[in-house]
Amino acid sequence: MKRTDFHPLADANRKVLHDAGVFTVHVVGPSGSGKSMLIEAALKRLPQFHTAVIYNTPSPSCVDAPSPASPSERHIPIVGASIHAGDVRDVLPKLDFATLDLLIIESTTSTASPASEDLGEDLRLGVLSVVAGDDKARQHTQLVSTCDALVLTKTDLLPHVRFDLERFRADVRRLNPEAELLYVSSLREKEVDRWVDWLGKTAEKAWTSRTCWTTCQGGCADDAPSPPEMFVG
Ligand SMILES: Nc1nc2c(ncn2[C@@H]2O[C@H](COP(=O)(O)OP(=O)(O)O)[C@@H](O)[C@H]2O)c(=O)[nH]1
Ligand SMILES: [Mg+2]
Repeated sequence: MKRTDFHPLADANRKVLHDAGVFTVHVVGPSGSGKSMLIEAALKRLPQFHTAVIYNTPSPSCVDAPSPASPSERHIPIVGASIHAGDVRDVLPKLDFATLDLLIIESTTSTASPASEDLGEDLRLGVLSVVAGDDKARQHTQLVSTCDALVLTKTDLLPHVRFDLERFRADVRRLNPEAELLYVSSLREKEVDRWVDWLGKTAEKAWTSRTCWTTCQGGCADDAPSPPEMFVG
């Protein structure tokens, strides 16, 4: 990660999670951008990973959560408009680290809370949808500039909305030249497969490099090529 917004509480979370061998993904974007559907696909298609999900919900009765494909005790709601590093610290004791590989934190950005705070994740995945318009990258500058990868969702709707893909792509590249850009329709099997495959490989690569770091103290070369953009299929 090349971010500069590291937070002491988030660093403490990261250490707890690393010590437990957990890979943590922070999925962040506006409400309705398709975060839960991306997460649901990962839960269903990566059964080999023991996964827990932390998500924010405006009220205890609101069920704006990914469908639990894993036991419901692995779905932890945090009531509030957004999630902060202290919230994650407070719920970490609820997780059974002995049986956990992957932690996904779904958090919502809003105009009231536009920041994408460091929560202690390994990977920050920004999510924007084509329905919201091709100007959204330049409106969510902090989200775009701090993410490791950005998913543009609902690509099946491209023929029906005014969305200049090149304009969006240029904005993303200007704000964050290194972020990986993924184009996904959660309604298209092939694109969902590619997204889940990418997530699984990214987690596995992180676990391998952690093992490598432990055994060779970082002396080995990171010669993995940058992954390509994944274009609309
Ligand atoms: N057409 C289309 N609809 C989608 C897609 N992904 C999500 N949706 C719909 O968009 C709405 C919001 O999705 P959700 O995953 O709950 O968004 P979240 O609020 O970001 O978690 C739901 O009605 C989904 O069915 C997609 O790729 N294509
Ligand atoms: Mg959701």
